[in-house]
Amino acid sequence: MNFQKTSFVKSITRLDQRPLPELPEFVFAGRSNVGKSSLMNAIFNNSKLVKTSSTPGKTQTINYFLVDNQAYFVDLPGYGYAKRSQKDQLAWKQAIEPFIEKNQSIKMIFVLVDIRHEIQVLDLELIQWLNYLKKSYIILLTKSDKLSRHQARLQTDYFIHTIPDGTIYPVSIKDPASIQRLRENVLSI
Ligand SMILES: Nc1nc2c(ncn2[C@@H]2O[C@H](COP(=O)(O)OP(=O)(O)OP(=O)(O)O)[C@@H](O)[C@H]2O)c(=O)[nH]1
Ligand SMILES: [Mg+2]
Repeated sequence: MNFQKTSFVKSITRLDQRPLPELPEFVFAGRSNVGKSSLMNAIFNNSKLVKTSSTPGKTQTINYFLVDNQAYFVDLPGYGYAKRSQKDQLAWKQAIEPFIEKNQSIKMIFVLVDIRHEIQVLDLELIQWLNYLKKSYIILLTKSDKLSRHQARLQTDYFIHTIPDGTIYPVSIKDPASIQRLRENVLSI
């Protein structure tokens, strides 16, 4: 896929609003502020295409990007933002869960987890639910630049140990080699 040929298509809130034709979808999921939108920009090598923010809760809709007329990259709103009301958390469940569950075009879900912390309950719940649905997913440990090489290795081992069946990659938007690895190993269709 030529990632330079990426354009924004549409923001939606329900699966039935998604763009046509149906194409394979790569979906980015994870907690608010974990770096979903930033990682998509890094893959596209375009720092402005996907809206990012240092304040959690930036992405509020399901955003479709068309890559090289071959696939959609889908940026999801984050979950688990503590300052958000219970009602908003429920809205995530009600909007995003059916989107994932009923969407047969999903080729891969990237579950982004901050490499610096222990795995959180909401992340584990998502992973277990994806296992139950038999959806393909890969866990990406984000912001690896914030740790020393040694610490990043230890944390990666911890995640491999904690999530034994998962495929796990450390990534950083500041480490072009990690982005290139992702493009070549995971995104080549
Ligand atoms: N150091 C570092 N910072 C990063 C990395 N990825 C993202 N960030 C920063 O983390 C913050 C959140 O990034 P976003 O991409 O907006 O996060 P998001 O997961 O899309 O957040 P929501 O849209 O709120 O769900 C921004 O300040 C980014 O610059 C990374 O690999 N390294
Ligand atoms: Mg975002």
